[in-house]
Amino acid sequence: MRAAVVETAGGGFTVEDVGIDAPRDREVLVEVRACGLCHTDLTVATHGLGRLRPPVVLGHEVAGVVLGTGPRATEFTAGDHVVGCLVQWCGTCPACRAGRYHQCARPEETLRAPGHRAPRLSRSGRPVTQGMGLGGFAQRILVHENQLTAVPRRLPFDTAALLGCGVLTGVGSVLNGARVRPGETVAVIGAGGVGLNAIGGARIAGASRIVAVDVRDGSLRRAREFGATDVVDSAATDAVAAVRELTGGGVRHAFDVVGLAATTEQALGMTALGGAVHVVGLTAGDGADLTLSLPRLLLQQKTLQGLIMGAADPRRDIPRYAELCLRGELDLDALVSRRIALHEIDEGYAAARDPEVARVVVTRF
Ligand code: CXF
Ligand code: ZN
Repeated sequence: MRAAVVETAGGGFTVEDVGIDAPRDREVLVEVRACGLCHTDLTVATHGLGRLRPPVVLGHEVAGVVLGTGPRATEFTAGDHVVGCLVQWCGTCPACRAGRYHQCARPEETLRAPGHRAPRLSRSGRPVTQGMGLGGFAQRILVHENQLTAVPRRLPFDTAALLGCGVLTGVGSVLNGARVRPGETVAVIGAGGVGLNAIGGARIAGASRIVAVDVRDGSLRRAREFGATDVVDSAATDAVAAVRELTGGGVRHAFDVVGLAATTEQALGMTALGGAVHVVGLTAGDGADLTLSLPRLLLQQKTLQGLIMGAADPRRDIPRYAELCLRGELDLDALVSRRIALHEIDEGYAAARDPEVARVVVTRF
């Protein structure tokens, strides 16, 4: 099959012929119809991450149609429309039993063992790394059934794909992670693909004020379309002072979707007494260490938490967000700014630097 392979860190994506095995055990073979360009894949493609070594097929915001299943797979049948999710959960550890799938103790149970005699992906007999158990920048994926969720057939594939990462992270951080209550005030720092979903989640939660903070005009304009009640241009203004003034002393919840020391500090500064800061994003590189004033944390009774994948229960949350999308309460169509072919991933990531572009999605394989 054709797959976009990262051969060396920083070397970009090249379409090549990659072999894909038949489904075993609880694996499912899926024909990919759409795969979003999430920034995490670009970070991995540029810097590498843990065991995700080149040659690697990335792409984890993926939707498609089930082609076949392994002998022990019970959840899906051929023809089902599914969305993939990078959350790898075993289903039996204490965290999974408590519904905290994103904190699974044995995520490797969703993969074939390293050194397995038949890797899922290979080229000339040598294994090719499968990104996050998915590898959606390809014509097909071979994935453990726990990493898939069925979605309604009437949901278009390009919007369905976004449910698996950007939407799950943005909306889930607000609804699951922060548990924003009706009437509470919210600030979202970084109004890109995930930030816009956090804003959408805050609107659904019934937040009374939703302040979007960004350095780019185009992002702030779009933030208003997604439900921000106020916007702050942090390139031109002191964002902390502006948010405190707009909200009469600070917000109850501040979401740092950027993930730099400077933005987490801003988030701490713009929350009111007893407020909570939720770190949702991570920007690789410098500035990732935070110096925290303990007296400030204690006396101002602040909460600081990191949230991965919107504290998701994928099988509960993906169908829920799909329904919100079909009812028009989450505008995922507006998030798909550009549709590209598999060989255009480098150009797609370059285009995603434009603040007018929310998500680029591969739809031609
Ligand atoms: C990522 C964020 C950084 C940690 C791994 C998961 N989420 C989606 O791309
Ligand atoms: Zn992602």
